[in-house]
Parts: sequence; structure tokens; C-alpha cells
Amino acid sequence: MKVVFTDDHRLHFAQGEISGGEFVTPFERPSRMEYILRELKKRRMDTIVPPEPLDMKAVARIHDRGFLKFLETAWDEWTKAGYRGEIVPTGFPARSMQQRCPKHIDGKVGYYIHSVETCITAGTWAAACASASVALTAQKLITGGEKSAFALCRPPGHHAHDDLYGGYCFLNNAAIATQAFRDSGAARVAILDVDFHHGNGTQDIFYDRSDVLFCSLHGEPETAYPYFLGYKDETGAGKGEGFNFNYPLPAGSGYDRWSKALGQACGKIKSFSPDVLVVSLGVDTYEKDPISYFKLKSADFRDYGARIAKLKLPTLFVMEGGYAIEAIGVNTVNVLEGFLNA
Ligand code: Q9C
Ligand code: ZN
Repeated sequence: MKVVFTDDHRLHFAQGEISGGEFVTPFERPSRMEYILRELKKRRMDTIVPPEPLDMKAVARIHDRGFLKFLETAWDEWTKAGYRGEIVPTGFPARSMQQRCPKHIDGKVGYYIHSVETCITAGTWAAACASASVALTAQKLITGGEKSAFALCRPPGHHAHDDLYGGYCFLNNAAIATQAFRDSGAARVAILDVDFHHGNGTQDIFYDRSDVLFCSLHGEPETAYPYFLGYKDETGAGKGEGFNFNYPLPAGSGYDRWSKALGQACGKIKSFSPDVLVVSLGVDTYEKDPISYFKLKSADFRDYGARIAKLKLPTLFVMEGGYAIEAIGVNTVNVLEGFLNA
């Protein structure tokens, strides 16, 4: 399986993340990629392909123009306003307020964000663009005939909506790749999101569409980030009714429970008979993940990789979360190896 990757992800390394009221070193940090690359090398699965230059038109198929302009210019405007820290908003268009984008950068940040743990830095836009180009290059490999590919994306993408960033995500890599599959001839695309967190951005982007099926297994919104989306009764809207399936699971869920939900999601994917499958691959379902509460063991990742292979679909794996860095390599590559050896 070819792995698309670039070191440009390093351009995004926020110094801080607000967590429990403290400014801590972000969980989503560059070294995550080193652990994955090391494990790929160890198992001789390191056929690394660099990404092609970013096709901004493909990004604009998913994201709002004003949002893209904001991400591109935010750092410049922030520093010109005299601010010296990383970009964190102060005010938000909350319930009962106007939903109009203001002109001042401090207001614009509040308008385009949904969770404030995620800081923008000088290199964030460049890194987010590089990450999207990784996903699009891997998508092209599959459109060109490869049976599978691994887009080793960083920063991740599934929490990004068409016009909102947050949850460590800026551009929705999986959604951009999904749309690119559609635009290059796939009639139906299924997305399976196995990251611990609900893929709120991806769900929202495709919520009213019947050509893209979205299935997500995640911590229940009552007790887990992103809190405000991911309930079981969110099944799609309009033409998209019946093309969105959420499998929220309670704290402490182990592989027993999780793999039952996977079986149900796989059933939905089979009946949808897609041309291609996009897997939003987060390994923060691991028992020792520092910010999540499922209890998967490293061997379980290999097992579910094999089960995904049983769908017998061209499959694009897109990297999302996973914060137990000492195990992120083993868990990620276990999924890929389980898939390949099925
Ligand atoms: N105290 C992804 O896995 N909340 N994003 C962290 C920590 C944000 C996760 C709370 C979690 C975002 C791609
Ligand atoms: Zn996650």
C-alpha cells in the first residue's frame, strides 16, 4: 500500500492547547507522524509518495470561500492587529446573536471556529494545505487503479465543517478526497469514520446528500467531544435522509461492543454498494489514549483492518486522531496490515 506523506505538516505546531483550563503542549503534535513512519519502516510498508501541489479547486468544492480566505490570511491579520500569542478567539456568534461575519480578526476567529483548543500559528495554513494535498494525491492513486492507499495526513480533518475549524482540524481531508472521487467518476462514496470522536465536519458536509454515505463510531455526545453532534437520531436530511448513521458508544466500551457497531456500519455500507470507501482512521479508540475513553487493544486494530477489507472495496485510509504516541504507530499500521493480509 502506498503511503502519501510530506514533512510540511511540521509547519503547524501550536505551542499551546487549552485543556482543563491550562495551556498545555498540544496532544496533536508533529511527533505523532514520526512514530507512524517508524512503524511503517519496521514492517517494510514504507513506499512513501510525496503529494502533488494542492489543487485549490478541489478544496473549494467542500469549503466556503470566505472561510478559506480567513484561514489563509488569519495569521497576518492577527499579527498586524498587534496580537502576539497564537490565535485564540474570545467571542462567538452564540444562540440569539447575529450570524454575520465581522471585519476585525478577533471577531472573525470567533465566527469561523467551533472549539477553542485549536490554535492557529504562522504555519498552520501551509500545513493544512499540505495535508489536503496528501489526501488528494492518495485519492488519485486509487482513481488510477490502486486497490488501497494511506493518506498520512496531519493536521487531521474530520472536525472541520465547510466554514468552521476546530478539534485540531482546519481542512476536511476526507471530505475533500470524497468529493474528488465523485468528480472523477465514482457514483457513490462511503465514509467510515472510526476515530474516537464523532466526525461532525464530515457528517455536516454530506448531511443532505444521497451520493455519500457517512457512518461514524464514536463516544456518545452526552459525554464526549465534540458534544454537539453525533447522536443516533441524526440520519440525514432531505435527499440525504437514510444516508447518515451514527453509532455512539458509552465510556469504557471495549472491542466487543465496538466491533458489533462496526458490523452494523459495514452492513449499511454493503447495502449502499459504493464504488469506493474512505476510512477516517483515528486510533484514539486505544485503551491508553490520553483524551478518549474506549478500550481497544493493539491486536483489535489488526482485526478490524481485516474486517474492513472484507467489504472488498477500493479503500482510502485518511489519518485522523490518536494521541497515545508510543502506540500510535503500532495501532495505525496494525489496521493497514490487517487490511492487507485479510
Ligand atoms: N482536554 C481528533 O481526534 N478536545 N480531534 C480535547 C482535551 C478536542 C480531537 C480535550 C479533541 C479533538 C482529530
Ligand atoms: Zn479523534
